[in-house]
Amino acid sequence: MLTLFNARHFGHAPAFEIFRGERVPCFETPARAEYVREQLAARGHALREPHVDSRAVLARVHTPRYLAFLEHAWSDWEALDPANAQRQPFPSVWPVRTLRSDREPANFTARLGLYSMDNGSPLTAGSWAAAKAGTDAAASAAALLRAGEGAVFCCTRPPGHHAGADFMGGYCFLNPAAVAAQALREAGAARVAVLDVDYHHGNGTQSIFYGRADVLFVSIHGDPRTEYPFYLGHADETGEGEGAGFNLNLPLPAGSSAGAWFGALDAACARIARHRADALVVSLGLDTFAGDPISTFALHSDDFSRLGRRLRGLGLPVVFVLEGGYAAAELGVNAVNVIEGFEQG
Ligand code: Q9C
Ligand code: ZN
Repeated sequence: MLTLFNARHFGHAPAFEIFRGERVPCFETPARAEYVREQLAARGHALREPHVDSRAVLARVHTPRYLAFLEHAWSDWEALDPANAQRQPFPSVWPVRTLRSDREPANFTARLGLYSMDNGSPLTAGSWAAAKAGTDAAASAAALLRAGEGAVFCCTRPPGHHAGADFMGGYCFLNPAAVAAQALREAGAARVAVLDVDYHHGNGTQSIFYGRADVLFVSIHGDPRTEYPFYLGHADETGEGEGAGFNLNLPLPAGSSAGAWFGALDAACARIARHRADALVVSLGLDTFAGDPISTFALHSDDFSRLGRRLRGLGLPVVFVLEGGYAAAELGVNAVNVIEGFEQG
């Protein structure tokens, strides 16, 4: 499968994150994309660089003030104190209920909190460039589909599905899956479906399209009563306004088996077929793997081939976007299993 590789991903390499109150090495590492790249090369898949600048479509997915903040966040941080070059900024204050989010503060940490859903997206000097190259890959994939390509895989990081119109979170800064869906619409697809198979609910993507009937969002994920992102992803979230009926959440209890997961996939595929979409975007998180260190589903490597075959059965052109998956050494095999399962139908 034609793969767009985000070569800028390497510049986003945070040293640590906060996990259970302690500094730990990041789960979301550059090695993840390198394992996928190695496995793609070993199994004969061509890699290309993204060729489309996503700037225009990006501004229809994210808000201008969030994009302006993110693009300049690192230089603003460094300007506060030269020693900040060696430090990672984390938010520590957020405009929750009763506090105002319409006025952007001047203070850096206050702005960082305004544009963050959690403290789970460590920012580095290369974060903007890496995230922007990821949305460039997504826009490029949409252009390739319009030119007749049957499927394109975006091998990129950081992931994106927790990033909303104006916030980062859960290792995500910009949302390539949302950019792919929006770019497909602008390239002439009347209806697009987004299927999110990451272990975690794609709250950012859901919220971006929640009021729209042209982009159906379907997600299979750990039940938010116990699993991140906790505050979105319930089955009763079905869309609003014109988007009513165009959002489908299929939460599964933590610890669910592969059998239960594929049952949910059948329901997801049935809803996507009913949408009569012209194209599909798959948020391909691989943290449903049994060996994932921060998730609790139980898919094995051959189950990812089965996932690919099932998606091919929809008969749609597909943009695959890499999302989560933290068993890094197995990530390549699992990702390429999806791709080859799809190709082999
Ligand atoms: N720092 C994705 O899979 N919790 N994101 C981790 C807290 C957040 C996962 C521990 C998990 C986010 C794209
Ligand atoms: Zn995830």
